[in-house]
Amino acid sequence: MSANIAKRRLDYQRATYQVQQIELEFELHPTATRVLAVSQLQRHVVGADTLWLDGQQLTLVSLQVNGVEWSQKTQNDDGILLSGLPEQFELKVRTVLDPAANSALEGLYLSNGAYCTQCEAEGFRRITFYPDRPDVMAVFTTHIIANDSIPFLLSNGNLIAKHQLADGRVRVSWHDPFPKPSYLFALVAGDFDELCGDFVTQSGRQVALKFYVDKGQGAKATFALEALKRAMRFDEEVYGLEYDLDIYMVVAVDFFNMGAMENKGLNVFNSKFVLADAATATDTDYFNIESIIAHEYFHNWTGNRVTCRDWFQLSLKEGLTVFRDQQFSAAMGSATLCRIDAVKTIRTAQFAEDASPMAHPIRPDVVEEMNNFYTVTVYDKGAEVIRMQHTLLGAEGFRRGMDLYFQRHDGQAVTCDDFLAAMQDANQVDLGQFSLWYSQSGTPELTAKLEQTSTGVQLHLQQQTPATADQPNKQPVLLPLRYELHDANGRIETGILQCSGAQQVFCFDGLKMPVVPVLLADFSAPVKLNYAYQTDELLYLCQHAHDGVARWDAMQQLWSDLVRQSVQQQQIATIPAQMLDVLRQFIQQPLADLAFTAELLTLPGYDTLAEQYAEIPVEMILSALEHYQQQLAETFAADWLALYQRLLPVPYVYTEQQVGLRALRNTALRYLLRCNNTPASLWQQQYTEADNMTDKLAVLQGLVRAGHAETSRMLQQFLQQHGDNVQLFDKHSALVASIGDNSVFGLMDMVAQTALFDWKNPNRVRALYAVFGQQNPAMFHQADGEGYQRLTSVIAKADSINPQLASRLVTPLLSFRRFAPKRQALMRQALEQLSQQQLSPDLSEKLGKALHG
Ligand code: B3K
Ligand code: ZN
Repeated sequence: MSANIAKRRLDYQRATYQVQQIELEFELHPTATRVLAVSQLQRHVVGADTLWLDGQQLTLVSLQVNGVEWSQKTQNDDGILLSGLPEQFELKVRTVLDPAANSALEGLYLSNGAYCTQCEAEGFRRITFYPDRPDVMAVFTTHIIANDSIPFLLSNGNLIAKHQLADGRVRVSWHDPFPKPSYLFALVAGDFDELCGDFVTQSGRQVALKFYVDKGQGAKATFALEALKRAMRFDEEVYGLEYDLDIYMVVAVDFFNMGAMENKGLNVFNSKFVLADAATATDTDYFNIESIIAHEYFHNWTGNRVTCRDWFQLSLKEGLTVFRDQQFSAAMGSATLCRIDAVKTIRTAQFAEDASPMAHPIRPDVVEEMNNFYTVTVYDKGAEVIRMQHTLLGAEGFRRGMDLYFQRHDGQAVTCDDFLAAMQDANQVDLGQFSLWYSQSGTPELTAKLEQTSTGVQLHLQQQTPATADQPNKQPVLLPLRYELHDANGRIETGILQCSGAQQVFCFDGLKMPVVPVLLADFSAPVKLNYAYQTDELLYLCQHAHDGVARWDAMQQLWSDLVRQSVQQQQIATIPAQMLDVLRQFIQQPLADLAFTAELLTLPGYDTLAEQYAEIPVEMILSALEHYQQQLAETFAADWLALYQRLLPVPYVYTEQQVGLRALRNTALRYLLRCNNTPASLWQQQYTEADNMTDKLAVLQGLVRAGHAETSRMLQQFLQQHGDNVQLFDKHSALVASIGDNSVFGLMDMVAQTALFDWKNPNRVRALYAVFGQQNPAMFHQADGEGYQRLTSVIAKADSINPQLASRLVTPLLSFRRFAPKRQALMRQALEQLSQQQLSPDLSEKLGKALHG
């Protein structure tokens, strides 16, 4: 393994020089693009005369300071150190790049023949030698020279010039007036369909909106365009934030490492988060598109106008922007459903990360490869930390803090502490203890007890955070506990407590035991809660709690308790009769929110349950889940059928009401597919008559999950009908990767051999292998270790092509210490084999921590 260099948050030093302006000129060529970068620099640290320029995998042609080829320099694989520099100077660097050979998809690369860039976090150093760090903010002007066969030549900011050159090529120029770090630079050049719209800001400024997608797909960007307008309006209404350039462009490309990228004025998106129509996208796809479009748009203020001082501060922009996109999604649809989704993410992936060798605070202290820290902790736990501030300060207090944050820091690169200081100063509160959420990793555990006293009821709380791989000692954090207390006299008291001590007691006068408590209403803090609920208390809460999340949570808890009993007794525990009664009632009389009812009728997933055990009892969780789903299917067969037949399909439109209808109807279908006497005509009819992908896919998913005999025939038919569309090809791959029996290995091999599969395209690889590793626990954890071997050989192959992709695929293997000895040994062995190869810094960091940390 190569030795990575760990960087530490506390070692931050100011840049010795600031770049005022940079003028870039690209002469595009697939294998030899020439880049000229001319920057104006100004000394920033008194007495300094050296400057570090980051640069990787570049061919340097020349480097001049004030017009003179600079000899006072030392170069290594990561960049160049210049010395003997004057106070002010012009730096002129010429480099040559090979976009066609760039399969890492960082820097300038080709996606289906179109040039595009990805510079966050550290990709700009693959374009030119530059101080590639977010606290160096410059005004960018970009010139792009290309053959006139490429109709769209795009970069950040406003188009300022377009010339025909004597040699027949075209030269276009873009200027972005807002100083920005290099990670927000973008260039796109290609032939696309262009979809145009416009938006008038609240102060009356006209903004041109433009979407660029693969030829022939223009109509499929309509939903994303409308979503963008809704997001723009939302940010004005809720935060008073307006868009600031004359043009906002979104480009969709199929080769992309993540969801999307918020480059100033020129977002680049993974095409699966832009393109949608009823025939190819599901309700979930529509939801994700709206949320990611909003996320990238919201970054224009939280990320671009105010950016991060260094990458340790990533959650400054990501946690905040995820919180903002969650607020937006909640306002566009069912707030409870959005919250349930977010809670699932925390309880599965985030709790797992905190319990893994990769545990880190939302503001990490030590980083080897920055790309490894775009994590569910930085993003989603980061959003929870912002949400807690919103809860503690109230909506108005939070807005005051945001206003002060922009007033103080617009145009700056700042830290998480600056954000907290704005919240604190605007509200005259002390967030000192709260700030531990930024520095401490791990999942706090709250234990609660209620006691009757002479005057009322006491709530005893204990808080404790177990040690994590990165930090042995933990302190109590401040958290808001939103509660509902339902007492013996029918009195209901609600409020928010501030928990801050290792042990605390709160008194509620006038209440009478027995009291049924809701203790984390709306999941008011990202913690684990222990309270010794009785079954009848949980059954009461899932019907009567005021908070929707608490009702869902109570039902989840009932299932978790049953699985836990099964694990303890080593045999499947019986579902209590009253619980079946309550479930029957939800099926027979669905609540007005149909999607919510669907959630109440769905068991917790394997991942949620697994996180509740120190040593994960894989087989028992899986067989309990299987058993209970089968039992619900059979016990309520007639009720499922009646429900299914009552919820008649309607012509497809993506609305909250329709999404709910489809969700509940397809929940019923899922159970029906497990019943022997369900006629094949029922699901066949849905499959052939559905006018939308949500309902078609629901049939296939239901068949896969039920292990139905018709599964493979139907998957083949789907591939034949739709396999020429990449979005649908990926859906097929994901279905194949979820097959719960041994045939999955051969079938995955077949998918990998089809013409459309491409090892260089992360969407293709993830749809097959990330789904296998992360959503098929039965086969991934197959006792003989076949699943581990398969995944590691895929990772080895992917790593030589695209390190970021490989590094994400390895996640499920890192937690090998959580499994019983035999399985643990097989997982470790797979990782050790992998670590014997030449690995990227990305994988080395993770394997190093997992194996030797
Ligand atoms: N900021 C980008 C993520 C970049 C990841 C680099 N490895 C997308 C987002 O969070 O909006
Ligand atoms: Zn983001």
